[in-house]
Amino acid sequence: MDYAATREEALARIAAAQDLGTLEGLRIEFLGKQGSISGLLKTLGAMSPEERQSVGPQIHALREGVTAALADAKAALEAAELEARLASENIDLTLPAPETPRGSVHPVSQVMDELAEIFADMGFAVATGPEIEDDWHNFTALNIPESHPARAMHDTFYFPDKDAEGRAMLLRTHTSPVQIRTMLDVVKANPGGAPIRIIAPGRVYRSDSDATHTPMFHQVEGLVIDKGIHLGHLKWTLETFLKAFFEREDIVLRLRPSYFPFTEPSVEVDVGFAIVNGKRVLGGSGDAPGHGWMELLGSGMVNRHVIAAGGLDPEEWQGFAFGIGVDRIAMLKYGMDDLRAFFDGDARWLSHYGFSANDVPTLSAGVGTQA
Ligand code: 2NL
Repeated sequence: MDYAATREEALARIAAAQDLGTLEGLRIEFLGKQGSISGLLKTLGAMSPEERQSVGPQIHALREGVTAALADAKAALEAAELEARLASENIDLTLPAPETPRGSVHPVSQVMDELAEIFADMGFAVATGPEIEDDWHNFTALNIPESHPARAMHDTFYFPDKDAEGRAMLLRTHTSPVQIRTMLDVVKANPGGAPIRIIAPGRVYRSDSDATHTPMFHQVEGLVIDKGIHLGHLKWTLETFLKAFFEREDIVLRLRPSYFPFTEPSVEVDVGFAIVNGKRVLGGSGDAPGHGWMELLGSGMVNRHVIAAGGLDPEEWQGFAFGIGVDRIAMLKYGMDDLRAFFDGDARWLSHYGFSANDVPTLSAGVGTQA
């Protein structure tokens, strides 16, 4: 067999290959498992030692020559392909970058941040606690009697099982249990008791659902425990908070007698508003002509039974507390009219009312309640 001619023909075909695909086809044809040169190598096994000695080196030389030619041709074609791509592809660095989709902060989160910021300035810490509670922390410690309608099945979401202490488990109906837990923790750490200034923001649950009630909503409660605390401290704190939150100096409060089992006395806090261009705008006395009072939150002096349930001596320690509906004051501040839209999860609503993640809440940020 004329190995030199086979070699010449193979090298010519390799040199003629115009692309990497053709080259790979040739490699398989010559050197693949079923390839022609691979076939020649297999014939060596059947030869006599003499024959193998004369033919073997020729076949091996053929294989090495073709292998080297394939590698050279491959490197040359790859280099040419890269050259062609560099010549044809170009990037226009003057084009604007594609826009990155951006999330936004939900108004409820924004308002909770604002509340934390404002109360932090008055020396309040933020306390949190479990959303699954037992009926002692949620009701009994708050002086809510066994017969109270709030405990009824139709107002409270109960779990079928009781906890290890045999207490009924439920979804907390307010954040008050967080404050009970905080009082007990403070007394545990310091048996003599200590002043407490906390707000407890979070999700709460009631079996209620219509245009103005959702089964889950957000509440912020506040609790101050110290010696000699009275209603004047309560009024100043709420007035200072409301002026900062609504960004108006002319906020006027009206305290109205009310009733809550956990406070005594209890006061409902109304805020004066004016009608401007058919819209309610907070500010001014509600008694002025064309003005009115809007109920904003509930509060009062902490009931002595609740102070005692928190492990403190009510003869020594007094306090005030308040509860605010976060969703409601968010609607008031940012002019939103449907509570249910808060929890629909509609991204279009959120892109309209949401806040930038960089919009750090401050006492002076936000749109305020302008006419
Ligand atoms: C409302 C009324 C209120 C409280 C919540 C409270 C908590 C403790 C002790 C005493 Cl630990 N009181 N919280 C007090 C008065 C009113 O919420 O209408 N909220 C929307």
